[in-house]
Amino acid sequence: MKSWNRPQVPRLSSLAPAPRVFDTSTRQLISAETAGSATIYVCGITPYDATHLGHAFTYLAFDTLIRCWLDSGYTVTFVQNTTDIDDPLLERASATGIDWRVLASTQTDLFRSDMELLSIIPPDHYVPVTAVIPEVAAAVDSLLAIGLAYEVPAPDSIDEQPDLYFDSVAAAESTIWHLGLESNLDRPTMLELSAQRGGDPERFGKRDALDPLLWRAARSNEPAWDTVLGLGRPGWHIECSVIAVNRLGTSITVQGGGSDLLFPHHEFSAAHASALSGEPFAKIFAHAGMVAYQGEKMSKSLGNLVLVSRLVANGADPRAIRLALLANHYRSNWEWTDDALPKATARLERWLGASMSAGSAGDEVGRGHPLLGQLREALANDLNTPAAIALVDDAVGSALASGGSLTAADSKAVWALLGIDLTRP
Ligand code: 5CA
Ligand code: ZN
Repeated sequence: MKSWNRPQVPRLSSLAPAPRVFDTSTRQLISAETAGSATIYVCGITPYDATHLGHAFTYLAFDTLIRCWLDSGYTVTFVQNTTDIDDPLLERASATGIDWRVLASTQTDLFRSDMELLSIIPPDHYVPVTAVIPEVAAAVDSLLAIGLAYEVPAPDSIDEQPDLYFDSVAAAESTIWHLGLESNLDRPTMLELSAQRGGDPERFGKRDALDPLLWRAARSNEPAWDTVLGLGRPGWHIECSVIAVNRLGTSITVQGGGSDLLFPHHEFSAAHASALSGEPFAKIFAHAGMVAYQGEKMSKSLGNLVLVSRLVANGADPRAIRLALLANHYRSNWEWTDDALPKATARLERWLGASMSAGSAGDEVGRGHPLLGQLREALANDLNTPAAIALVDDAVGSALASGGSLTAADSKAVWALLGIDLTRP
């Protein structure tokens, strides 16, 4: 599926070190270096409502990582899904009387335009789940064949076909994955999160309460596809495992998403992928913090949303939105306040004021120019964008104090690494 237009990312002339990124599984910083090209899978949206600043924050975290990789000379292959068939989407569609396909496609369009406004580097493969149903069914069929999937009776399915679940106890015994490998959580917490985030620990007939759904047999009034498994639709976690592994191969460099996906979604996506391939799913399991608004996590289900599209429609410069988000470290949980945008707009204006008169000394980038080196060091240290912004503030401050301006080299470094283009008004 079409993603969105790629922003211009200037090439800087020497190479940065590979960034170190916090891995949730081992709870330490790991160098995101790889032998070949870097591979990254970032979970996409469930397109039932417009992009809010929480989504944007998560996608910006991984955009920053990709910019660091490009600056280190890596080629990057980036895959993202859209969960264009799932319970929340169907519920919203039926509550609003909009066909679920129309809802998904209009919200995906809005997401694309928001990502483009924010200069987020697009995925190389942007994959809606509805486009890969046979691939997912084949993977579930393989899990059945190796004894890691089992049937749970579903008397309400239209042809009395069973639903299929992942046997997490058997997988922990026979594969390289074990429960908690990625999330490091205790069982009571897992049970609680499973109930809150799309799981069904109470469902009768499961071998273990935490076992996740792999395949849902068709119900009346629900979309279903005819596959090797019969009529039905995929469970949530398997879609991401299959989309990632079939396009990026096994042992990808980074699996990414917001921290609300850690359990059960990422834990079980990794479990399914490892069960299918025999390899670890990812070298680094990376998670962005949650953005709150008015005291609670910004979320479609709560409705406390600040939408990128609305801010822009009200006259915000998308570069200022980007700066307002980047002012927070990607792993922190923080709250959006209504003064964040005016502050970032003032900062952007200051930066622009200090750079617009810059000469054409672009070639000096990479020859030990201090700001570039400092920005690289800050970002290589777990994508420390607040530190990077403080460095630009300092450079702008000294330029203005001496009646000068940022050099063209400085502006180019800010553009490539922070995605803020200071070369236009
Ligand atoms: N489609 C699934 C993933 S396969 C999904 O979680 N979609 S989503 O639309 O709910 O979220 C998309 C991404 O935005 C996820 O990575 C999620 O962790 C992140 N996200 C959602 N709300 C916030 C928030 N308030 N702050 C930061 N990130 C958020
Ligand atoms: Zn996902």
